[in-house]
Amino acid sequence: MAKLFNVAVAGATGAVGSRMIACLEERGFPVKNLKLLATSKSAGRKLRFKGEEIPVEELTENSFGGVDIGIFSAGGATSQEFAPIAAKDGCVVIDNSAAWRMDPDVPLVIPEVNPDAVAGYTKKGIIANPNCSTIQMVVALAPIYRKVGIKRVVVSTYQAVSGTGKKAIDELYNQTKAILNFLEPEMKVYPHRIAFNCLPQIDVFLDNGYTKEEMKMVEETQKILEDDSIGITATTIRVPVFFSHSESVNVETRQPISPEEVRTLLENAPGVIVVDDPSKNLYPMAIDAAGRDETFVGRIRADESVPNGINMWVVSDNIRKGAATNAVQIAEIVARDYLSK
Ligand code: L14
Repeated sequence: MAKLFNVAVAGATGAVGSRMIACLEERGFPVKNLKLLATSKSAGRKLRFKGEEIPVEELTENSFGGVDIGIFSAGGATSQEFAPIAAKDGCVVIDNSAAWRMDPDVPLVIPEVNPDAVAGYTKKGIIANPNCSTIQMVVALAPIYRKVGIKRVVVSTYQAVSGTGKKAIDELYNQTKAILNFLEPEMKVYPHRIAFNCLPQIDVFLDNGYTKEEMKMVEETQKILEDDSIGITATTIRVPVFFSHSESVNVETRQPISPEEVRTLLENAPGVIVVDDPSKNLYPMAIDAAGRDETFVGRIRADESVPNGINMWVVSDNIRKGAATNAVQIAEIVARDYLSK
């Protein structure tokens, strides 16, 4: 019989954590026992898994004895502190925060792109899940990179509020409702109103004038593709959308490639669905990608301002492929290829 694993989800009550639990169930992950961990505030609440009510326990340093795989989405500070504690107890940590992504001893993995990098987990016992905007962009870029090389990428994102968590989903909802009722909208999460607006800021600003989210896209893409020579510049924008990030991606390839070749390449790429029929007004949209696990690509066309330029529009559910699904896919590789021997 196939081996079963003791799994813990840290940050179980959050927007990503609750999707991780659903994803483990939907994909039939071989769970023996599921432990749900969160802060003391949420302890005692019950969440459903495979028809069972599982009580949420407080996350402490004693949470990980006997746990084979710990999937974390409880924020960077919690991961920074508890991932090494869990790893010391022999738990393989798959971490969705930014805390460990750029650590040279921690693999940064997109299963469709660099599944073999998982092997590096033995150094620290930690595997990092990339940033949501990075994941969907690199799922679409990797097949192009491997075929013709990439010199430079210019990306602009249109990011959903759900990436910030449940409180930001409530903020967009409440502000929209307030404004449509001629009431004063309240601002709690973002520095400015998000309803009926676009904010050119995601995460905090750095000394170079970029935001942290923008630099994550640069550094994480280079790490995943193992190529620091790719030039990348990003502008990340928050838009009043609940679920799914959209991205305008401009690519300058090293060798020539036609839009038709890119379309064929991406039609055959794992995890990608091409939606690209201008004659029928068909292209990827956030409302269609929400609730799906694939990355949708369309508007594939030549950038006629440079010799080897391609433009495309890339959309994916930021809570699913951008976070929970990618983490559970990594857990599947760990369970199948490393913990079953
Ligand atoms: O995982 O949308 O690095 O506010 C941090 C910012 C996730 C998205 C990360 C957002 C991101 C989040």
